[in-house]
Amino acid sequence: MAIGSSRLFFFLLCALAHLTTLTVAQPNFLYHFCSDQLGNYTTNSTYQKNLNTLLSSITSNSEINYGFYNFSAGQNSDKVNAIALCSGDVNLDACRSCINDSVSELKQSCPNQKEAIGQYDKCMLRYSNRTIFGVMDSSRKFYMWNTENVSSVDQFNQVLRTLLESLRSRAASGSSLRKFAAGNATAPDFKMLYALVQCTPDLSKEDCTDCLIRITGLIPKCCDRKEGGRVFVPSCNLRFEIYRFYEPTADVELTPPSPPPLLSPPPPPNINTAITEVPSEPAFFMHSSVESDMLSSQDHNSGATGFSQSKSEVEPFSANEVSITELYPR
Ligand SMILES: *[C@@H]1O[C@H](CO)[C@@H](O)[C@H](O)[C@H]1NC(C)=O
Ligand SMILES: *[C@@H]1O[C@H](CO)[C@@H](O)[C@H](O)[C@H]1NC(C)=O
Ligand SMILES: *[C@@H]1O[C@H](CO)[C@@H](O)[C@H](O)[C@H]1NC(C)=O
Ligand SMILES: *[C@@H]1O[C@H](CO)[C@@H](O)[C@H](O)[C@H]1NC(C)=O
Ligand SMILES: *[C@@H]1O[C@H](CO)[C@@H](O)[C@H](O)[C@H]1NC(C)=O
Ligand SMILES: *[C@@H]1O[C@H](CO)[C@@H](O)[C@H](O)[C@H]1NC(C)=O
Ligand SMILES: CC(=O)N[C@H]1CO[C@H](CO)[C@@H](O)[C@@H]1O
Repeated sequence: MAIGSSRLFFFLLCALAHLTTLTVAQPNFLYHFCSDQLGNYTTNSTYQKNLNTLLSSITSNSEINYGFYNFSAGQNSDKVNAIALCSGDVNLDACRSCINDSVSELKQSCPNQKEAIGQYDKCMLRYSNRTIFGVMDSSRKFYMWNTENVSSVDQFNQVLRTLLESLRSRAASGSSLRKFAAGNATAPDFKMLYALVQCTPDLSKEDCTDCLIRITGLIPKCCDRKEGGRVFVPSCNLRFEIYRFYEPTADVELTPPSPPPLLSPPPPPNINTAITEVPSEPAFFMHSSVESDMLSSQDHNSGATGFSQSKSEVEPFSANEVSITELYPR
């Protein structure tokens, strides 16, 4: 089993090595993808200069305080558009430093591609010569999952579904500066389930809803029966865990649109946004993959099980991550 999976993984890696850029993640830099579709720019080209100007205008910006940057630079065929988005739970300093890091990592990782995307634990950066503002993009998918299994699967899934639905409607009705929601719900076996969802806030409410529905529908592909998982596409992302992984301030600005005072206790599952506990990270790996349609059936079975869990005490979840890149929109 372990050997079969390793072989399969090796095969997947080889199959994609010539098509995509493959990443073994550095701490927190979860993955990057350099698109070949829109071609390359050359050294000292106007495009490169515009890109550099653009990226430094993002990292040097001191006005934006809501974690979302949609900037462009240049004209006509040399125009570059960029989006940077911080997870809704990080503070301003952490956001800026995450984006700063992702700019240098992504420049290094994708030295000459016109279009690229990089995902950090707490922020995302993408740029392209295409129009990307206000356009829902769920083409590139990146998954991570917790290797621990759920025992009461049906109940767990029910709680997860309900929690994600509630968060989705809250996030989607957010403003053009912030479409983010986090919360918790009581899961089976005395556990608490925590989740967050986020769209780039330039999306319309409808597109955000659509994007989150799509990625929720992808959970079975990565995270079926798992105690935690993450799905990222360029326009939205979600995460769930049975420990609190987001900052306690996450929900401060996020009271539901019209909160009627509850006279009786809310029906189960309990979806709650008052956060008091200190997060605790369990010592196991998360595995990750970016998948391709070509390989999706294999990917589903492989589940990255070729990696041993026994190394998990040492590091939380970076050494073990492998990315495979999804090339075609679904
Ligand atoms: C773009 O550059 C990469 C190397 O960075 C190369 O592998 C690829 O073939 C180039 N694509 C085109 C269309 O020139
Ligand atoms: C790019 O510009 C720099 C400074 O103007 C120059 O030193 C370098 O040789 C140029 N590189 C190419 C590939 O043209
Ligand atoms: C931004 O990144 C550069 C390296 O590219 C580093 O020298 C600088 O200290 C970083 N600044 C912040 C605020 O993280
Ligand atoms: C982006 O660049 C590619 C390759 O140079 C080009 O074919 C395409 O038309 C450009 N797109 C836009 C919107 O300029
Ligand atoms: C989870 O379940 C899968 C499939 O049933 C099994 O291969 C794997 O070892 C289990 N993982 C853990 C951490 O128990
Ligand atoms: C950038 O985002 C802000 C906030 O969502 C929005 O008001 C603005 O129209 C966007 N700009 C572009 C060029 O899309
Ligand atoms: C961190 C945490 O546990 N937050 C809340 C989750 O929901 C329960 C009730 O269901 C609250 O008591 C917690 O404060």
